[in-house]
Order: sequence, then C-alpha cells, then structure tokens
Amino acid sequence: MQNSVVYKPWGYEYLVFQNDSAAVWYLHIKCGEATSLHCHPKKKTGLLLLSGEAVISFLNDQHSLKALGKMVIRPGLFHSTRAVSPEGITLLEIETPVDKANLVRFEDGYGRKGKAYEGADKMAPIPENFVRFRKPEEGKVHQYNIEGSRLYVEKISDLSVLENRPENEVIAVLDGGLVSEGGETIVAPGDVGSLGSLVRVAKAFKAPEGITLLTIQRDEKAPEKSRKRGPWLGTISGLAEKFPRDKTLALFRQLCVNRYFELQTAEVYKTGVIKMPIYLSLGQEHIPASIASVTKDFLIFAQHRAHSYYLSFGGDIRKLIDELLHRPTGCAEGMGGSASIHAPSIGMFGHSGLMGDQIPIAVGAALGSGKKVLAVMGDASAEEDYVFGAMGYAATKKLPVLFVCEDNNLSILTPVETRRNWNLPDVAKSLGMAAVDISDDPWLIAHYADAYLANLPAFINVRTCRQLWHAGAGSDGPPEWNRFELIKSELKKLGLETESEKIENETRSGVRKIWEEQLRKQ
Ligand SMILES: Cc1ncc(C[n+]2csc(CCOP(=O)(O)OP(=O)(O)O)c2C)c(N)n1
Ligand SMILES: [Mg+2]
Repeated sequence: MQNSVVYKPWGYEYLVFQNDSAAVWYLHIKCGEATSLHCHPKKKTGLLLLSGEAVISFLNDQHSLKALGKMVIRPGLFHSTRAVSPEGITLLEIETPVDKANLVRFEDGYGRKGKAYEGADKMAPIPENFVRFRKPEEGKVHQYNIEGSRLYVEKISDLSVLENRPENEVIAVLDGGLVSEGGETIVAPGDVGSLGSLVRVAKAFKAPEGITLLTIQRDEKAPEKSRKRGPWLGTISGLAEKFPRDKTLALFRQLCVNRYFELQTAEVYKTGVIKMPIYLSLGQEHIPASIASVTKDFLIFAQHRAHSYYLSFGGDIRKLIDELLHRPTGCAEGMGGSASIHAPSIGMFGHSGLMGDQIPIAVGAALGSGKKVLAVMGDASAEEDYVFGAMGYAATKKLPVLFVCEDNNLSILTPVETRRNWNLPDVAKSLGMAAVDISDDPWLIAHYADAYLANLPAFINVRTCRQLWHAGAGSDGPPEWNRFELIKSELKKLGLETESEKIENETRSGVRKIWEEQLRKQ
C-alpha cells in the first residue's frame, strides 16, 4: 500500500509521507463523488484542502471548505468528504497514529458499507511524477508543488524562527509538538492550523523534541492549465517494466510511424496539395498503437481523427497518402478522405461525419458478425444519446465490443467542464460494463485493453492531449503534457535509449521518403 495508488470509486489516494507519528495521504475526489460516511475510532485526522471546493458532512451537520481550508476530525467522528467543484478536489489527510486498517464505514454510496480498506486489486504503482515528501532534515527546507500550492516540509528545533513568517500560512504538524510544564500535549502530530496560532502558543509552551512542520502557500500565479485536469494525468504508471521489451519496442515503432506520418502530413498540408480538411491525431497517436499491440483482431469503427488507427491496424501507408490526395488508389478510392478512412480489407469502416453514429453501427456489426469490435469515440461524440443507447444494448446483449474514448477534453474548442458535469466511465458502469478512466500512458492502455478482452463489452476512457488544431495543421502552443517525450524518457529508464532512438530515426526518414515518393507519382 505504501508504494501504491489506491483506486477508489470516488477517485484515488496514495501515501505522500509517513513517519512514526503520522501518515500523509493525498486524495483526489472527482466532482460530485464522496468518501463513505466513516470514522477512525483510534485515529485523529487533519484535513487540508489543496484545491477545489468540498463539503464535509457529519451525522447531523455540514461544513464547506475552499482551497487551503482545514479541519481536524477527532477519533470516532463520522464524516464524509464530497467534491463539489467541477475539477474535483485535492486533499491532504494527516492521520495519526499510523494505522490504515482503523476504519469503520457507516454509510457508503458505492456498496462498501461495513467493508474494510481496498485490496490489492485496486492498487497500482505510484507514478514517478507524483509528489512524495523526502525525510525531513534539520536545517533544511524541502519544497514541493501540488495543484497550485507550494508545500514546505522542515524540521525545526527552535520555533522562534517562525516568528517572521506570514501568519496566515496553513500548517500541519507531522512530528513533535508542544507540551505544557506539566507534560501535557498542546500541539501534536495531525494538528492543522495557521502559522500565526502556532507561533503564539509556541511562546508559552515548550517543544522538547522540536517540530516537523508542513507549511502550505497558495501560488496564486500558478498557471490555470496545470490545475485543469488533475495531477494523475500526463504520468507514467510504472507498468512499463512488466512489459516484454520486444513488445514495448514494437509498440514504440508503431507510434513513431503514426506520429511521423501526422507530422509529415502537416508539412505537406501547408503546401496546399491536400485539398480537403485534415484531422490529425498528433498527441493521441500512441492510443491505437497501444491497443493494436494487444491484438489487431477487431472490426474498427473510429471517427474523423483516424489516420493512426488505419496505420496501427495493418493499413498501407501509401494507400493512406493516396486517400489524402483524392486518388483512386487511396484506401477508400479517394472518396473518403481524412475524415472517413474506410478500408474493409483491414476491417476498418469510415465515418459518416455525424458525431457518434459509429457507435450504434459498431454495436450492430458486433451483433451481426459475432466478431470483436473496437468502437472509438471522442469525449464530445460520446455525449450523443444514441451512443448511450448503443452501449446499453451492447452491455445487455454482452456483445464483444471494446469501447474506447479518446478524451482530449475538447469538442473542437470547448472543454468538457463547460459541457457536462458527468463522467463517461461512470455512465458505462451504470449501463453494466467494466470501465476505467486512465491517463494516456501506452502501457496502461495496453494493460486494460488486454485485461478487458476476456470480458467484453468494456469501456476505456483515455485522457489525452490533442497537440494540433481540431482540423488542419495549426497549433496553439505546447500540449498540456507531452506524452511522446514522457514515453521516450521511460524507454531511457528501461535501458532502451539506443534502440528507441534508432527506431525513431528510421521511422522519421522512412515516412518522409514514402510521402515524397507518393507525391512524385502525381
Ligand atoms: C452530430 C454532430 N454534431 C456536431 C458535429 C460537429 N462536430 C464535428 S467534430 C466535433 C467535435 C468532436 O469532438 P470529439 O468527439 O471529442 O473528437 P475530437 O475532435 O476531440 O477528436 C463536432 C462538434 C457533427 N459533425 N455531428
Ligand atoms: Mg474531443
């Protein structure tokens, strides 16, 4: 548990820090979701809200908290934390003494009433870029940044050093504390409050063992973007190590083909020889490569952003180029174009242009053929009612459909949070199929695609970033996270730097050469 992210029906949590006195947990609760109404009979819990807005409910009372709001929950007090802001909340819980099993669930919206803490099936390795506090050292201040806040952890023996610091800074005690002349505890681990109050009481009481303090400052200038979609996105899960190296390299080769195809297409588009709108998958190109690395045995129904599906599932790159150039030698005889990559020879069917209509058609294909079907949608097309109708039907009839949503948070330019307050995997679950909400880590995508194959229908929501404009080759600046670079640095850690550089160079020049050859055929 110490090194795991624990996935909960309301979001996830992981251990940020632990010493003999206290454990600090980081929780992300999704909008509208809540922890069970629970208590810890033997533990005190300090709550510190880092971002968003929460309502803390007790048996007969409620309090709302905004960013950097704080509260101490005494042992035995039943409480539940609900996220009420659209982006969900991030919360630190400082628990003391350290005892994760000390939990009584009284009421629970997810059927966990009376049940113990989550088991290993709900755990995954903590991604590398999740913040974890190092061991505090006397005389040193360690700084961390989480969700628009700066966090400092320090071990202090003489509390007078705190006197010149801003009084309204929020603090949590992680070790040590203050005692009275008679040896009674005044301030102890798990306490949360303001620096000003601590400084005031520190003048009257002693700190025999010093104090280990977490201090938090809100960074008002933190870029909005970094707070936009949650810290668990744009991460690597740690699964990469468990994948066979040849599989990882084959996946990387395919995603490089997809990526350099899109980059080269963008270049060619700027010259004006492509006469139709193009829909590039740059930033999302590794999603089909990841699914195809598990199996290519699917009928494929994707939508307008589908070049990478065609390439990953056995399409011929020259026929794709010809399709973009309106040639009869194109995969759809030049009549589909970028938005409708149609290639029955590889089991791929072109999109009509009506967002989401590929989903009922995909479900119908599964019903009629009995074959496995990959039904791909965007986060916006998934909002069409016929998509839900078809997904519900697939769940009822247990049809072999893997639904994948490439959730780039955008409908052309409108982000999800201004369009809806519900979450797609929740809808899929309520319709009766397994569903997950994951970052676009290729190993994680492959892991779930593989795991779900035996239990279709199932739904995978992949949080990803579109790197270029909705249509065309323009860009509005760097993506929220750069998945390609994250993948390359992971390959480096796996000792695959030389091989992956070679693959990248080969595919870059190979794809360019093929594009040039096809253009010369004009
Ligand atoms: C039924 C319907 N409504 C609206 C449109 C206009 N439209 C074309 S693409 C698009 C956004 C699609 O977003 P998403 O499904 O998330 O895919 P993405 O472009 O992000 O990959 C919209 C609204 C359409 N083609 N069909
Ligand atoms: Mg979208």
